[in-house]
Amino acid sequence: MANHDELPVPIYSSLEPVYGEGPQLEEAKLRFENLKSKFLEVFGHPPEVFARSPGRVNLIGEHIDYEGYSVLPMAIRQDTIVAIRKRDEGEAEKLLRIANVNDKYTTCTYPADPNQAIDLKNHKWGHYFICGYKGYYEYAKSKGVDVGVPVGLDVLIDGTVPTGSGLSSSAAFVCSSTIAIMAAFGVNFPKKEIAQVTCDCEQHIGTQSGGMDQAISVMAKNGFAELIDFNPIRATDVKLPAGGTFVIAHSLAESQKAVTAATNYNNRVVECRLAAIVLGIKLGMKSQEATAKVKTLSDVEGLCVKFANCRNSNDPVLAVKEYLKEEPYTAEEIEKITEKDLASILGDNPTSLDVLKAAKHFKLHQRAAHVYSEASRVHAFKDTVASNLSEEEKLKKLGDLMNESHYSCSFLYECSCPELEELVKVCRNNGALGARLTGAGWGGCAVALVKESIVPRFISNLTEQFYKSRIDKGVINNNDLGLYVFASKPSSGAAIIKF
Ligand code: NG1
Ligand code: MG
Repeated sequence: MANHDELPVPIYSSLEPVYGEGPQLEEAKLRFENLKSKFLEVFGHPPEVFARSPGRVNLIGEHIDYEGYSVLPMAIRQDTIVAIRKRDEGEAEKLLRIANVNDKYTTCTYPADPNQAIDLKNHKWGHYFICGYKGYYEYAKSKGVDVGVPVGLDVLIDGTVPTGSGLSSSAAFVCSSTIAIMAAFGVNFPKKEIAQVTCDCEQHIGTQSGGMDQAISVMAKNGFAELIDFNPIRATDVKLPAGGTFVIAHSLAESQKAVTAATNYNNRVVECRLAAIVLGIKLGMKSQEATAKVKTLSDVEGLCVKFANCRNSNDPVLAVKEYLKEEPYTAEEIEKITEKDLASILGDNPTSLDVLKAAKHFKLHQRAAHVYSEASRVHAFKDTVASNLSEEEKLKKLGDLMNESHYSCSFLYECSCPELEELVKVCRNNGALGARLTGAGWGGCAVALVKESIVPRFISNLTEQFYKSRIDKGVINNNDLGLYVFASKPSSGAAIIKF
């Protein structure tokens, strides 16, 4: 039987298969009613079709997807819904009009041109839709679909994934947009292919992101976390042990990844690439070959493991310890090893050149040590879930792995922030078996593994010890607390809805 990731995005004529029953369904019905009436009000006609795609929480495997390593996220119930209508070919005005149910986001208008460049210097929320738009055309053409002449699109968005939280509001938006565009044009593809397309096209926003967020958003299955492999993308169901619940808690520090990419996210991508090239050379590759071919730490893992094997281990971190010094490298030091200037090594991506301009030095040892050790923690996590240990022992082991992951993110990858550190500590002090930052970091959310029986008390203690002072200071409103701290079950992935 085909793995579920090989099936196309499901098309439903009602909301139950996506939103289940009870209050969640009622809430969803209201959202869809609101979308329909607002669409009519803004555009003067009803939408043709809807697509939705969820946010996600990453349980373990942080900052390793872009290095080619497997990660283990689950979808959350918060999602983005896109209502769409294709305009007639004959219409003179060929525009993409993108409106939002939230007044905070004013309507964006773009030409209906799949080859348009996205203006990265002038960040607009609608850019994420354009990522999906470009992605659809690039992909459809590669599949031989007759795309015809571009037509105008009317689009209305309703997103409930909090932005800048590490819960992947961006991927929920890009994936739902891409799928809505496909649905408007009457085509559908296997989920694993759409996962790849959306992962590639979100890079138009200027972050050199990996594919985790889009993969889980498109391929998630209700009730399961997924082990996501890359090259090629694949999703394997992971049934989490009963008795444990993942609680998501916002640090209330907003991470503006698309804006700070040159010093944060893309900086780390570049550091990993340089670490991989230097390791490759130290382990015997010709510098010309390493600078031309090595892109990620997974490309040189084989060499690292071979080195470790000589020392009766298979841990690639041994090679990192031996060959990459702990002190940060200057650009000149790296260039001496690579025999090539960094701008020409990294010139294939203009956003890497922004990183070079902004960087004072490069922490190759720390970044590589994080990536290799985090990759092995993902496998330990998956193996623990599948093991014969008792539920109790499993939960404890999973919590330990999450704590180790946080330590590595915080000290080796330096993608935490004071608010996240405080929050993770509060989680652990209140009985979390493990707690860690989730998503890119530098703000956003933490995820804690908590015994199901103590969840209500855990949340009320977090409220008392972390949120209360912030409510008093007016950072958030007491009534909104449920948006910032909540328990989460693994939810379903993307869907097309046609009433
Ligand atoms: P967030 O910040 O949650 O969107 C980002 C990347 C992921 C992954 C994580 C870190 C994007 C779209 N996503 O997630 O691919 O690298 O950081 O593990 O940039
Ligand atoms: Mg994102």
